[in-house]
Amino acid sequence: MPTLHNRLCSLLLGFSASSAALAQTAPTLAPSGNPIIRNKYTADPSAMVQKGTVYLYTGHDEAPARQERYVMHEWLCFSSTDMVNWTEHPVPLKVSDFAWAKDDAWASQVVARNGKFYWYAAVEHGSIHGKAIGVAVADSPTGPFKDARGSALIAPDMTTDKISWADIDPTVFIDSKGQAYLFWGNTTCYYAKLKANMTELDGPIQTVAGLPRYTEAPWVHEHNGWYYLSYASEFPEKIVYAMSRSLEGPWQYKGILNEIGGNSNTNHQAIIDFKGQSYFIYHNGAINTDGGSFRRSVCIDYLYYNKDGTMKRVVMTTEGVKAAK
Ligand code: FUB
Repeated sequence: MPTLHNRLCSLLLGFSASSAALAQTAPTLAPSGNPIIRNKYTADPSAMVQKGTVYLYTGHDEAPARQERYVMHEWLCFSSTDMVNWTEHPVPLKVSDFAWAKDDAWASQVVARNGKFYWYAAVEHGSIHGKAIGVAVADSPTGPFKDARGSALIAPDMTTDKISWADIDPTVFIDSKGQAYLFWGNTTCYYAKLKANMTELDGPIQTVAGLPRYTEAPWVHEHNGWYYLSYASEFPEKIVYAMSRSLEGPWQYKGILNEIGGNSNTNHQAIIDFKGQSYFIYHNGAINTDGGSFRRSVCIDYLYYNKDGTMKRVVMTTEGVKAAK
């Protein structure tokens, strides 16, 4: 077991909530470092800034203690104006909102366009074997969200991978000309352009080259004229990244951004800027005695850039970040 895990566990056990407290929902969550949410298990964060507020979207790990498999039926939404005090909103999207899907509310991301909010989410397809990507739409960042198509945007038979969980972990980036790109995939990283309506592909599915030891969890962001494609690498996963001047590549691999998350064999990141500071949002399995790969918790730490545009390795802390002013 990694030293980092031992350290995180022993630090967190000191102030973690009881199992009973974890089961309750709290509309406003007390600020107290990492993990930032302690009333339920949260995973696969994505985040979006809208009008001075950060909206954090997560998966919900619902596996009971000692059940070592993903039990995930819904996604969650939290908001904050300072990155420390988080308010939980009513569940805005469930797998059952996609009539064509069966289960598995896996990783997702919400993006804004023209006053609407589009939620791209990985689920198990109901009639074609394998994972798929759906898109839901809402007029508000907190929902309610409705299936925008009535069918999968990416169905399992649209890619050629042999594994059934190839089509997961969507991330969407809209460039300065208004062209939206969808990236996704396990083992192979795919991308495709989206039409302006955000609910249809606009061209062929392509493969991203230049991402060594790619596992899953792509996240695309931009900073000072560089595009960054961070992703989970190997297994257990660490987060690594590549840079490019173009969203269509070529991508240049730059190395490790964040190490293996304590007590979780997955790590999954979102990167945002807010009030003049860059943040790295991820998950680990370090909360409480029951935490682990299937009961994960979202954490936030600072992200810093070097002068040449490369990113410094993110230091995982239990203190987390200070309130943004
Ligand atoms: O939460 C289920 C899966 O685990 C996600 O889709 C992956 O990114 C990994 O975190």
